[in-house]
Formats: sequence, C-alpha cells, structure tokens
Amino acid sequence: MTTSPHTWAAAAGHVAAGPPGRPDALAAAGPEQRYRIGTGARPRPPGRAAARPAQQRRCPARTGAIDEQTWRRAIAAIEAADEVALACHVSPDGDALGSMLALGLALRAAGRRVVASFGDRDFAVPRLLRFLPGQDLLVEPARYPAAPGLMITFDVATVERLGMLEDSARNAGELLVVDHHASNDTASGFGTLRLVDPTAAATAVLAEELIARLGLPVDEQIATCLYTGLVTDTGSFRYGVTPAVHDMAGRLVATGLATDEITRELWEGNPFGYLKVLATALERATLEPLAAEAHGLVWTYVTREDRAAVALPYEEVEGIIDVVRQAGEADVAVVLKQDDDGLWQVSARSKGAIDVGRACTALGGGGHPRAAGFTSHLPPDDTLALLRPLLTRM
Ligand SMILES: [Mn+2]
Repeated sequence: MTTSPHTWAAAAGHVAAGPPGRPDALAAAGPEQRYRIGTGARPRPPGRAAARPAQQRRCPARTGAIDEQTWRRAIAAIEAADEVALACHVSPDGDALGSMLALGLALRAAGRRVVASFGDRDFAVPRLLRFLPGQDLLVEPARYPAAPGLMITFDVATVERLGMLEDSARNAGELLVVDHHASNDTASGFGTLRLVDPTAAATAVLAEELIARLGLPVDEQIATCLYTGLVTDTGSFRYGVTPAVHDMAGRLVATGLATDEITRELWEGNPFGYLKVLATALERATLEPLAAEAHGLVWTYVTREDRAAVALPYEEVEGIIDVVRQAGEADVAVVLKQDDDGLWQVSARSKGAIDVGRACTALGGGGHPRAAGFTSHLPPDDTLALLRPLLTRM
C-alpha cells in the first residue's frame, strides 16, 4: 500500500517514518519558528520556556507512553490478519463507535476483510449515531466470529464492557486493545497487545494514529467518524483540550466534513419528550454543598416510569448529566438512570477536584478521573450512601 502525497494521512504528518508534507517544512525552520508555526503563529511570552520536545509537537493529541515496539507489533498483526474483527463497548458512544468504524472504513478501502460489532443483547445503533458512515460493516453479535484470528477493541476499559462479544475476545488469537481509559491499567488490563494511553483525549486520537501508521488515507467519511469521537469525548472541545487536539480537528475538518451537520445530529435532535424528562430530573435535583470534601455534590435520578410517560428510550437520557453538572456550587454531578431492566446506570462528572473515576471503579464501574460511571442494583438513596464517602480528592 502506498500513500499519495495528496492523501490526508500524508498531510497529517505523524506517520512514524519521515512523512511528507508539513513536518518537512517544519524541519527546515529553526526551533523557534517551528514552535510558532505549530501553534498558530503566536510568539512565546518572554521567560516561558519552550518545554515540549519537537517530536511531541508534531505527534497526535496524546503524551503518554505506548512504546514503538507495541505499535510495530500492532501494525504487523493487522497487516497479517485474513480478517479483522472490530468491537467497541456496549451502548456505544460517539468515541467507541466512531473510532471502530473509522478503522473499519480505512481497512475496507484498502481491500481488507472487516467485520464490526458491539455486544448489546438488543443490538441497535443509538439514534444519535445513526448518521455515522460505515454502518454496513456492522453485524449482530450472534453473527460475530466466535474465535477471531485478530480482534481489536475500541474504548473498552474492561472485558465485561464487551457484553455478548466477551467470549470472542477470550477466544481471539490476538486481542488488540485500543483505549484511553485510565481505569484500563496496564497491570490488570486485558488483551495481548495494548495501545492504551490515558492522556489521549479520545480513543479516536489513537484510532487516527493507527490509521496513519498503517499508511491508510482518511477520507471525509472516516474523518466524520473520528471527529465524532473527538468532539463527543472532549464535550465539544471543552475538556482535555490541547493544541494537538485542535490540530487533529483541523486535519479532519480539512477533509471537507460537515461539522455543522454533525453538531445538529449530536446535540439538536432530541425528541420533545426529552425536555419533559429533563424537567422532572431537574425538579428533583439535590445540592449537597458539604459533600465531596466540601467541594459540593449535585445529583438527581430518572426512573423507568419517567421515560415511559413520554415513551422516551433509555439512550435519550444520556445528556441530562451535562445539564446537571452546570451547577456552579458542585464539583461533582451524578445522575442515576434506570434502564429498561430496572438497573440503575450511574453517571458521574467532576470539575477537577474530586476523582470520580476512582470512586466509580471502586463500585465496579470505570472511566476517567473527571467522567465515570457504574451500575447499581440499589435505589438512588442507597446508591448515593455508598458513593458519597468515596468522593475524595484527585
Ligand atoms: Mn472514549
């Protein structure tokens, strides 16, 4: 496979072995000029050191350690596979499904056999994500290879998050884990090959690098998938933003994708019933200023009956946490959502003082320090009684 200088992968400029395009121009400039080009021509304030090494400046939106040998083994495994079986976590979000479909589209365009799925018993792409290209790659879990030669997981922090695809993962010849969850730690983590970097703003960051290292081009459709992962996991570029995150967004937008359409699909397509359920949830929100080591806790819940009253599917209440977290008095926001089986899916967010990832992991869930979740069999009050003492400083 060769990559023309006009392809996006070449322009991205982070293929491991001396890519054409921007990095060459940068290499010709002095270090000071390189810094200015790379960060939007703003001169560095006097007295502030240019601390980041050159390699990091032109690398993707992550700083953590995945060693070169692991990357090489991952690339070799993909290039050697007869068929590549892709998977993401159950109830996929934009980052999970977007990252998976991006690699799937890139591999298929290169003439590779690809199959993709996620392990929900009721297999359906969430309404919000039905605009994503590449869904013809998807098969129901029942039709997924029982023992894939190579299986690649995206945004999956624990093997349990594969749901019905868990057995396929256990039987896979090679299991490549592509993830950015801090709770997916190297010591206890699953997989035979692990591209796990908690400093990546999204799994899509790692998927982009994987595609680039495979020498595959990123077209508008692939970019749409990657951009959806990046924009959802950064909360529309509000969290975890670095110059490299915007660099990546710039590369993706440059393919010609329709960012305004993606915005409309993701955030402006709620059914009217969502507003009614949101109103109910906000009406019963509780503020506890002294909780979470006096950093404040705001929490509420949504019952199955709340949703049934307006025929609102479970997946439609995911966004309520983003409204509840707006309370300035609270560092921590928690929303408990009762699913169709009666279980409570708990979402927790922190503004930076409290580590909700650690708290949720302790209760059997997982996630990031500022965004995490777990499942509870107990009613909201009892679940909060378990959670409150775990809400401690980062
Ligand atoms: Mn993610």
